Amino acid sequence: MAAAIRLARWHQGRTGSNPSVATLIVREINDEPVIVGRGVTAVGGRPHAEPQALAEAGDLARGATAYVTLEPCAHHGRTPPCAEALVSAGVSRVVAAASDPDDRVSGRGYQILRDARIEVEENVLAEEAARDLAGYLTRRMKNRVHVTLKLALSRNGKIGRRDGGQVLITGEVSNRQVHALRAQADVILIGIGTALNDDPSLTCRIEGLEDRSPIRLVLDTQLKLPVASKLVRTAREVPLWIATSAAQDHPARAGLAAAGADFIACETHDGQIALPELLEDLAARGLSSVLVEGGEQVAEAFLAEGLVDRLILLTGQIDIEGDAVDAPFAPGIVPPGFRKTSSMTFGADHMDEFERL
Ligand code: AOF
Ligand code: ZN
Repeated sequence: MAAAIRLARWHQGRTGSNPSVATLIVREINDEPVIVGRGVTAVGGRPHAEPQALAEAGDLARGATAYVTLEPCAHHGRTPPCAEALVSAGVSRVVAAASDPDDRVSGRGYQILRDARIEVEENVLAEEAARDLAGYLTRRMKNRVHVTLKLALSRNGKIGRRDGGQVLITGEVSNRQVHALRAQADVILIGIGTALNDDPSLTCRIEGLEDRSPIRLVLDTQLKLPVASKLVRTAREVPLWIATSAAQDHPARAGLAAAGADFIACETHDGQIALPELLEDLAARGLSSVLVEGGEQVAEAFLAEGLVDRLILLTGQIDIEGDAVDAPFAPGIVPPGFRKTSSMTFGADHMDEFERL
């Protein structure tokens, strides 16, 4: 199952509204377990993992064990049900990690298998699989997108300087890691403050992953984003969405639209974009995961509303002196309400990952 979970990661972020899941078909050959078929949900979301793995296994699937990272589907969607494909191929045992909350599946996949006298073992490495499927599972169960908040902290616990301009807190290796995180998200979100301060482009610039730049979303109630900003200037290459409460006839709209930006009409609470409603709106558009990259006010708003599902703290080796912005947490502590799930070192920087309790 661990190998199946790793295989599923190949297409994470590239399967549209479908989750990326994997299937391994394993059988004993000369008393050794051998993988005779492998499948991962195709880029775009179809075909599903199971038929691909079964096709590779051919006749060897008869009597074999199938390892699936998600309960096989039971519905006639754009492809026939995977549970039926496993039955027809004659597998004798199915080992599954996560169950599928999709109304059309939700237990029915397992039932089809058991009705055909296939032995089914559920919840194997379920927590690990669910971590990778977090975007999909959150959208299905909470009707909103999954939120990862990324913050870079200086050694003395600051996240930036008040007098403006971007401060490089972490080194080259961590920065590449951030680009890899971007490649797995459907949306990168920042506030207008960061957009004006840093003028970021928020694209994914890892060689080979350039086409994996997610939608860039700016929270901008008043449409202050300049047409000359890097975000707007690249809006024709990588989608740029502006979440705003500005009126339809706001004078800045035409210029931004002409440059290729799209708008999401938002409600406001106390003058700020209403975040829960925005996250629901994004899920309704088939998106599953958002990476929040700043700044201070946006990070605090997401944390205060309990909307951060995963927290990534990168801690660098520099100190930010002068008029600096305090991080919401001191470096080195587990933030309240979270538990640590991993810790890595990139050169001189540390990356700690937490999930909500
Ligand atoms: C599987 N194997 O590889 C994946 C599954 O629109 P459709 O017909 O492609 O169905 C989408 C649903 O299929 C999705 O909501 C989820 O329940 C399931 N995904 N199922 O058996 C797969 N990716
Ligand atoms: Zn399926």
